[in-house]
Amino acid sequence: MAVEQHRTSLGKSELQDVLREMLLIRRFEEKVEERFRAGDLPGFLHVAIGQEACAVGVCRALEDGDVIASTHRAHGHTLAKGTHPNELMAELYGKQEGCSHGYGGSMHLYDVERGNLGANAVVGGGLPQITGAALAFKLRGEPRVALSFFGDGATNIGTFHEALNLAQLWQVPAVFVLEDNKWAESTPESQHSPIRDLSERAKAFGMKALKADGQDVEVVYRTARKALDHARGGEGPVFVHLETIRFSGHYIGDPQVYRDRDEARELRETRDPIELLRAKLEVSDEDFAALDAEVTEIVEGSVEFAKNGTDPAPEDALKNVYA
Ligand SMILES: Cc1ncc(C[n+]2csc(CCOP(=O)(O)OP(=O)(O)O)c2C)c(N)n1
Ligand SMILES: [Mg+2]
Repeated sequence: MAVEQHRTSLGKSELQDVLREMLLIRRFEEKVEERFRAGDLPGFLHVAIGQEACAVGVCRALEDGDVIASTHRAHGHTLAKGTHPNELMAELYGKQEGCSHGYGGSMHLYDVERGNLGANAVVGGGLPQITGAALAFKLRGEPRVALSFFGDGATNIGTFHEALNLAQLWQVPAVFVLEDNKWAESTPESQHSPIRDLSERAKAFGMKALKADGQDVEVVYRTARKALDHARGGEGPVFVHLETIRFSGHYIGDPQVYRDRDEARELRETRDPIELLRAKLEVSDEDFAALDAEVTEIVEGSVEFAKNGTDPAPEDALKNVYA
């Protein structure tokens, strides 16, 4: 299969755009927290504050036609894969204008037209889906890659092992992106995994594994690019291990009694992916404030859009129920 050569790094203007995208996701999720606490949003919501570089760095490395599957912590992936903030916020408000037409909510965000096969409330749910999509691409001879995001906790789930085993056996164009934030709900990794380096799990299937700092968006992009080129070139699936940090609780409202507050504060002060890129690009306070105002306006607009949306009709409640 002929593979186009892609650039492996981002230029300055692209990095400025990346900064804007990460800031938009951060402000969007802060607004989600605020609206949830105010009682506007139904359900059980998880934000990925601190993990923005994973979503943005990986999704920026994708090509048109590539597909992703996401997790219960899906807002960043969804925005980074191209869903408009209005459609995402409308979904969180349960409106017909939402990306899942109000049927899904935070843990069931779909946008198939933009290559997003969906978020998954079931931990590990996206992994076999991605192996299947990648198998279809291989059988059809299409130069597309299927990519799954999942957390460290998900590596303990049966579907993780089944999906990686078959992907490697069939040599399908799949990329498995582990967002290793070292927590599964309130359980630290040392108490849910017998091994310290989760890349070893991929190596057990004979799969190529790459490891990267998930707080450095440039490094994430480069690593994802490498993995995607490898998979697209017919050389088999790749496991990408991103070490990242969940600044927030497991869910909105989590009192985090299980976590050392000083350590969490220190991580936030020193390992914020947005601040790290901002420093690298030497963005002035004035320019950053302007960028912030621009994305905040988009987020505020999404709330207005969502509030003015259409409630689903009660008679349509069972419309998409098949079993
Ligand atoms: C099959 C299944 N088991 C358990 C749960 C409950 N649950 C929801 S999130 C979560 C932790 C997942 O941890 P991880 O995969 O590391 O993702 P993170 O929350 O850190 O992003 C668990 C156990 C679930 N939703 N699905
Ligand atoms: Mg985790």
